[in-house]
Amino acid sequence: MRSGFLKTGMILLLIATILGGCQNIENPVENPSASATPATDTGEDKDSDNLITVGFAQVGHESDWRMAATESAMDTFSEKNGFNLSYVDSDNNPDMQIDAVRGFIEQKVDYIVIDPIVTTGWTPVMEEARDAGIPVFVIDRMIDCDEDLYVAWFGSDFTAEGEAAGAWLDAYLDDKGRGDEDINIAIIAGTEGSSAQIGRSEGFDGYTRMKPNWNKLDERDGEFTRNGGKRVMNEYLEKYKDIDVVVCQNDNEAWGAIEALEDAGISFGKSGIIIISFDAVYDGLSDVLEGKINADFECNPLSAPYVADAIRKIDRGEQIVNKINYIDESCFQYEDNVKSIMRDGRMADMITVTWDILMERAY
Ligand code: GZL
Repeated sequence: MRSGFLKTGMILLLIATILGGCQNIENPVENPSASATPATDTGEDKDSDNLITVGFAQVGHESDWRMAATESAMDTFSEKNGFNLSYVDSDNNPDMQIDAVRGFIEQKVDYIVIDPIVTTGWTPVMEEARDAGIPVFVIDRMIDCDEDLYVAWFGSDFTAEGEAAGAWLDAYLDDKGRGDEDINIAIIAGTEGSSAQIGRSEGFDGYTRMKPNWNKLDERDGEFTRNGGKRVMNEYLEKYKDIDVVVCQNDNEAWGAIEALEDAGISFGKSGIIIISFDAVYDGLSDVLEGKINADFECNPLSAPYVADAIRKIDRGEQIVNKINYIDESCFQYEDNVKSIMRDGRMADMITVTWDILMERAY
């Protein structure tokens, strides 16, 4: 625990800064020089009684993406980096996650980091953290509350991810001479009410509405898990006889859907039902390389280093981060037939996966 005097001074500075409007620090998106993920190992040797205590309430352990995000947070908020981390895996249970944050408040940690399972229900505990003078950072998914209740958010533009998937599908079908064909699309969504699910659904739906020949058959919750993806895919195979595209809102759901299609002897990927996925973790891109997944839209799990960077700036009395900070992401495909797509109002290259690209992946 930091000395009371030091902590009080930090809080007064932080309140003054927030009241003066959230200042910009090197925004990881607007200032490319800062867009490289901040170093997790600063080499700062802090003695154990001067560690910055951080309470981190994680979503759970539902997917490979989540494990990569957790590993990044553990590496970042380590003792060698000057932190003392209290970690709670909320096991996809929103009530448990809010209780975990209350526990951090009782522990009087220096900072709280939340990756919220769902967007709702956060205002009371966020107000308790504010009243306790504990700054809160939000990463990855968003929460619905007054922006003044948290210092900053680092994460992905989920709506842009969904729009990118629609734009790629449009270009891909055009290239295949199927631009005017009636296309039946089944969606295996992520955890209902998570900002990742909300954004990806809204983004893809926004594109679908522009395509009168695209028919969205169904959208069901696959909980971002392999079992959920397999369960929903089997339900779709029972109910629908003519599916052209399956949109899986993360790679674990895609693996479950692929398992169901293989069990049913139905071709997919490069030679059948088009499979679209999100996250682009290593094993997801490995399936893109093999042509099992046609396109995979990255969701960067490495938000923790940006939070650590911001905490150190606050600790040094420097400007705090922008309130909303999108981290860079890429779009990947199996076949080299779509050069670029419109993503969030600007052209983004489609990256055709090769072994070399796969070997370079950080997660
Ligand atoms: C998105 C993240 C989602 C991933 C899933 O940022 O919250 O949750 O897409 C994970 O893999 O379960």
